[in-house]
Amino acid sequence: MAENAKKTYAGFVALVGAPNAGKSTLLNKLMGQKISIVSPKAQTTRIRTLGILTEDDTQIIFIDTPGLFAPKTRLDRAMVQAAWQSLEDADAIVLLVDASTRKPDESLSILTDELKRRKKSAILALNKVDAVDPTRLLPLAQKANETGVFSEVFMISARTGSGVEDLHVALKKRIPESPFYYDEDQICDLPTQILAAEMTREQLYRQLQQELPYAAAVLPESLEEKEDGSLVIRQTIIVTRATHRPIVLGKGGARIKSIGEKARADLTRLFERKVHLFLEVKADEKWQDRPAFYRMFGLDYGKRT
Ligand SMILES: Nc1nc2c(ncn2[C@@H]2O[C@H](COP(=O)(O)OP(=O)(O)OP(=O)(O)O)[C@@H](O)[C@H]2O)c(=O)[nH]1
Ligand SMILES: [Mg+2]
Repeated sequence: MAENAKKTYAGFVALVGAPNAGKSTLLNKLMGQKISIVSPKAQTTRIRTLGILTEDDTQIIFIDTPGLFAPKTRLDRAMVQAAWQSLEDADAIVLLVDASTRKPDESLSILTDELKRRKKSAILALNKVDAVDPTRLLPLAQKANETGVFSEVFMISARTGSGVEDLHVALKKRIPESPFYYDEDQICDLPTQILAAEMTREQLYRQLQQELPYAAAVLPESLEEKEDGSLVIRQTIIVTRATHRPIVLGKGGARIKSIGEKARADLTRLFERKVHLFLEVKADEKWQDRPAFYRMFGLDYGKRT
């Protein structure tokens, strides 16, 4: 029997980079569907999210991570820690750099030094080439090559998909022979309710101004399947201040309605069925200090206060 068994390949690819580099956008592009949330605000991803792509004999497990930055708060520390940790489990590392920023070389050199310190080699993906003057890319790629940290350099647009297939092919080559880690039809490792709560959190990032989304969380309350196959999902949006509550609700409830509508549309696509979404807004000054919250989202609460 064993001799006839088909060879399979499976492994982990970590997507790392500064906040806003486009890691989650790239994950969704590689997966061909949205499983990780994306917004123009930095530090959108809080939880390490696995995207599981099984094609024929190969299973690539992409690890989307929170952005790497200098942490200030407890939540920041837990996020950055989770991101660095993901490198330890990876068969390949993709360092994503937003080439469209004013000084992409600064972000590149900080992260390159850190990879060196950790004795890791990576593939560099210069992202957002759709928004960059191409003459700026070559010097950046050259500089990266000189560091000796990168085995390959790709120029991609996670948004348009340009260059993403080449990157995918290169990654596939690095996946070792191994049994599959996940069921062939599983696409994500987040519990369904948390994945659903993330879709709502994306709307907080997209629809609320400035700092408010950073001080907010979305807690899953329940998810039930009705007899007709539709899903009833209840979630609570937690804000840190009572004064934030009316902002999230909006005039006559208009904002919360819009948040709910957009999240529901995503959930309908994700679960491929009718979804009823009920949102409540509560204030809890201390949610960022509650260990239970970190446990629920798989983050390390840490010791330092
Ligand atoms: N023009 C352009 N924008 C992009 C591209 N990739 C991502 N973006 C945009 O960049 C912003 C950040 O994208 P995300 O995918 O959320 O970035 P991230 O690296 O996951 O960010 P964090 O989770 O905050 O660390 C979003 O507004 C994306 O639409 C790209 O290739 N071109
Ligand atoms: Mg992200």
